[in-house]
Amino acid sequence: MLSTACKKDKNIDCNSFDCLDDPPIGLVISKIVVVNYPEFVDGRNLWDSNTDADVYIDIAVDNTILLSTGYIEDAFPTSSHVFENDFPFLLEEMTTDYEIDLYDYDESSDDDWIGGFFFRPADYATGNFPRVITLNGTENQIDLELYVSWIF
Ligand SMILES: [Ca+2]
Ligand SMILES: [Ca+2]
Repeated sequence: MLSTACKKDKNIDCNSFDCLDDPPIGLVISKIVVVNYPEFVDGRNLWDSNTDADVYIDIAVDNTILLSTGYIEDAFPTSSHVFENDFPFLLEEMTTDYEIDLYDYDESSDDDWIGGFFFRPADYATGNFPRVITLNGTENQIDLELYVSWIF
């Protein structure tokens, strides 16, 4: 919902989504790069017995999965891994908290959740509308880059 309060006074230097004259109506993700993820499942053991995680990405809202990518086998934790086969993907709600999660695909057991982010597009719809959005987790040790374009 748009607030009109700050539009009335143009002297206010408003730089939030609610105050944009022409706010974007959607965000297209063209690819996601996993720059970094934690090496160990528990601080000392690799995600699979003796091999690195088979990493894939889910995008979800309220635990409903909207997109699930293919996985990259034995993805080295500190190398960049590009996910673009399953994209572009449109986020249609600017003010929804999307969940972007990293998983380790496991063939014979439940996949391991590596970590993730809540991502609300409106939070980034300011300034010069970035084409690359970086998500850094200090706790989950995950660095992601979202390559995006804004729909107006
Ligand atoms: Ca595993
Ligand atoms: Ca593996």
